[in-house]
This record gives sequence, C-alpha cells and structure tokens, in this order.
Amino acid sequence: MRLFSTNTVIWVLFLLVLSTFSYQNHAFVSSRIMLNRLSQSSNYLTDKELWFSQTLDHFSPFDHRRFQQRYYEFLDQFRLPDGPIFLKICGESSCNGIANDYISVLAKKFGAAVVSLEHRYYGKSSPFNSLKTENLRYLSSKQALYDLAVFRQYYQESLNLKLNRSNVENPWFVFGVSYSGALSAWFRLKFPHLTCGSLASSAVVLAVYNFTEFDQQVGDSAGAECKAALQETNQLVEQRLATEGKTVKTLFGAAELENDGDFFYFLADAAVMAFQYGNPDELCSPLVQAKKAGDNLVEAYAKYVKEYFLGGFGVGVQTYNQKHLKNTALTQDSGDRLWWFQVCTEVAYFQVAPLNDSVRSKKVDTSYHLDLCKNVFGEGIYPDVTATNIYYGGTKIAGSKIVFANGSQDPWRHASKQISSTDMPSYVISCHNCGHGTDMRGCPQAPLSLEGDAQKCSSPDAVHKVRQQITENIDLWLSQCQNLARNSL
Ligand SMILES: *[C@@H]1O[C@H](CO)[C@@H](O)[C@H](O)[C@H]1NC(C)=O
Ligand SMILES: *[C@@H]1O[C@H](CO)[C@@H](O)[C@H](O)[C@H]1NC(C)=O
Ligand SMILES: *[C@@H]1O[C@H](CO)[C@@H](O)[C@H](O)[C@H]1NC(C)=O
Ligand SMILES: CC(=O)N[C@H]1CO[C@H](CO)[C@@H](O)[C@@H]1O
Repeated sequence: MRLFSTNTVIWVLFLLVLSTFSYQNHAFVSSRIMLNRLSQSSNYLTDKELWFSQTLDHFSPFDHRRFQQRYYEFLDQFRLPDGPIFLKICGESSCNGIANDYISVLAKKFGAAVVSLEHRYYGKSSPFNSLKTENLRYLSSKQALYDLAVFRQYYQESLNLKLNRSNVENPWFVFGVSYSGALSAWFRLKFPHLTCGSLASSAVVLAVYNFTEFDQQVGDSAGAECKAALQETNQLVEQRLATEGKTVKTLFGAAELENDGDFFYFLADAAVMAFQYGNPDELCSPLVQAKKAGDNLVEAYAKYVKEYFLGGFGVGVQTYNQKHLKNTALTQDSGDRLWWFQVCTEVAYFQVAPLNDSVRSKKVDTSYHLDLCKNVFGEGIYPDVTATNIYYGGTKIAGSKIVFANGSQDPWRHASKQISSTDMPSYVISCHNCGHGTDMRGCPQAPLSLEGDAQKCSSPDAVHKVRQQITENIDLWLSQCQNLARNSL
C-alpha cells in the first residue's frame, strides 16, 4: 500500500468536483494538440484510473513537492510473470484511458502488459489549480521524461512486490504517437537502461522555428487541383474580410475569433486536419467540385468547416481564440493552453506560410505566433528551439533501437526522422489517406478506428508491410533484452 499525504484528501475532493463537469464529446482535437480525445469507454482497453505520487521538480535538490499523476494498466494479455511491459506514453491532452488501437494487437502478439501514464499538467494530472504562467514552469518534455522514468521504476517494483520477488526486470518497450512519439524516442535516448526499444510513430523529434515545410506538405498532399482551389478560397476570404469581417467569420461559425490572425490560423488548420488525419476527400472533393461548377468557393469551404471540422470532428472554435488560451482556470479544455505553452517555450513548430506558393494566408506568419506567445503567457516567453535540438539532437538523435514511422500525407513528418540509420530504422507508409500515426491508428487516423483498422487505408498492404517491420524490430530488441537479463544472472 502507498501512503498518501494529507494533500491527497484535498486532491480527491478536487477531482470529485472536476469529474462532475460534463465532458464534451470531442472525438478529436486540432493539429496544435494533435491527439485524439476519445469519448466512449468502449474505445479503450481500460479507463480505470490509478494514481501515482510524482515528484514536481526532478531537477531541484531543494524542492520536494509532489503531485498526483494518473495512469492506467491493462493486464488481460500479460504473460505472467516475465512478459514484456509496453509503456504507452500519453501526450498533450487529457489521457482518459488506454486507447484500443494497434497496441492491443501487439500486446496480444507479445503477451505484454500495457501501462500508460498521463502527461504532467494535462487532464487530471495537473499539479496546480491555477495555470498561470508562473505555475507552468514545471511543464516541459524534460520533466515529463523524468516522470516516465520514475513511474517505470515504481511500476516494476510494485509488480515485483505483487509477484513476491525482487530485483527482477521485465523487458520494457515504449510507444508514442506525435509529441508522445517524440517522448518515446527521447525516453530511449535519455534512459536507455530502462527500456529495450521504442516505437516513435509520427514522432516530432525536431523542434522547428519557422515550420514552412508543414504548409508545403499540405499543398503536396492536396494535389494540384485542390491546392489551387484552397489558395483561391483563402484569397477570397482575405478580400472579403477587409470589408465584411464579421459576416465572413459568422459564415464559418467563428464569429468569436476577433483577432484576424486567430481566424486565419483556424481556417488553415481546418484544411490541415483533412490531410493529417486521413480524410482528404472530405475536403478536396467538394472544393474541386465547386471550382469546376463555378460555385462560390468560400461557401463550399465554409460548409466543410462547419459540417465536417466543427461538426463531425467536434473541434471547438475557442481552441483558436487567444482569449480562451489566456484562461488560467483548470478545465477540461486546458490542454489548448498547456500545449501552446510547450510550443512557446520548447518546440515552436510555428506553422507559418512559406514565402512562395503558400496554401494558408500569409497573415499566419512568425509575428503572429510570437505575438500569441507574448499575449497568452507574457513578456519573455519564446521558444528556444536551438536549446531543445541541442538537448535531444533533433533528426541527428544519437539513440538506438528506435523505430520511426511516418505517414506520407502527414505535414508533421518533416519534423520527424525520415532517414534510416544504424539501429534506428525509419519507415514511410505511403497511401492516399496515410497520415499522422497510421501505423498505430490505421485509416482514417481520426476519428479513431478500433485496433487501428488498416482496411480503410487506400493501400492496406503499405500499412501491413510497415507493421510487419515494426513487429520484427520489437521482437528482436525484446529478445536481445531478455538475453542480456539472462546473462547477467
Ligand atoms: C513469498 O516468498 C517467500 C520466500 O520465498 C515465502 O516465504 C512467502 O511465503 C511468499 N509469500 C507469498 C505471499 O507467496
Ligand atoms: C523566421 O521567419 C522570419 C520571418 O520570415 C524571419 O525574420 C526569421 O529570421 C526566421 N527565423 C529563423 C530562425 O529562421
Ligand atoms: C514559387 O512557386 C512556384 C510553384 O511552385 C515555382 O514555379 C516558382 O519557381 C517559385 N518561385 C520561387 C521564387 O521560389
Ligand atoms: C525512409 C524513407 O523513405 N524516407 C524518405 C522520407 O521522405 C523524404 C522526403 O521527404 C525522403 O528524403 C526520405 O528518404
């Protein structure tokens, strides 16, 4: 049994209050947030919450404060007592359970336990009730990696206790998609003795300041016709905004976005979503159709945005509203503010319009992002991308036993490691609707298909092939780990 501090009582009360809020049925969050929020418990292998007492500041010798961090365990497939343990890293959103994606297939194949730790600050793992900038000082990927290391030790020890044994190590393997994919690679890099290998799916390991390749990939993924239609649409919106701003914003269901920059970012992200998450035709078919028929492009795009982006995906317009991002109260939508803090301090990925031939409005530029960081978090907050890449290595990451996998249509892949190197294979899954995290999530990537159904990918074979390669890597590295353990006995 763990002993709880008196703070825990306060925490439990707070969580009770929190859990009485009705959770929105968001199936999905914006590309800034990048991860799925799942609403139905049937989408999870488990959503039974467990708690762990975590150190607030791993880098201070004086500060011994702790906070409660949420985690999950799924043991149905676990081959007792020495099967592998899959650590599925949760990223920049509330972690409401272990999602039933391709990990369930892998767990079955390897007889693995699956455990998942919520990222500090997100969901119910916030150390503070107020998310004012000063309180966000312990929100970083570095602290998060240390959380994972400490949790991994704690979980192994409690498993040993349960099994009445000591000094036994199960072979661990880490998994993550997107930002948590980067954490997966970085965990293997910084704590190689704690894991046998890593799957870094659509892992954004390179911090990028002016991320122009992002918009270029959107154009490439759209194809010539759809790209031209998107560009024309954006120009038309820009023109109309000058004279009838409120009317145009209302047409897109986004009247609340008073800042024009926020509105243009919102418009750009609505298109991104189609390619990033494997639903390109939902956007391109109606737009190209409208162009051919000489119909109003702005109205066609507005229909897509309202019915599909806001309606089907359930993205909230407020996600793009700096007024909302400034809100320091802890709510179920705090993830937006928290992720922007990580963007504005560590990784940037500023999705600016390229100088030439951009799809998005030129108004989404570097100044827009820097102004946002300043407006939302205050003076002096800006991303030190160079420091981040020095710390982790960017695409020159000097790790080992890390598999990278990217989707051909995913704009994020340009912040990932796309070239294979010794001990770090990199695979690209190429198909018409292969986007962010296709290896784990199949197609489309959102809304999530259970068990990462690959049949709806335009080339299921491309997915199967990469999954086969991933499985071979996991198998090899787990067995090397087990041999090592055996030899050291
Ligand atoms: C645990 O192991 C010890 C030593 O092998 C043994 O004496 C004890 O009975 C075991 N306890 C349980 C609960 O299995
Ligand atoms: C980013 O783009 C802005 C505007 O084009 C430019 O002033 C700045 O030097 C660029 N910064 C980097 C690091 O590339
Ligand atoms: C701008 O983009 C177009 C179309 O991709 C290309 O043909 C042209 O060479 C580019 N111009 C510059 C200055 O890069
Ligand atoms: C492994 C692989 O196919 N990598 C390719 C990914 O895409 C880039 C271009 O964006 C190529 O340069 C890599 O070779």
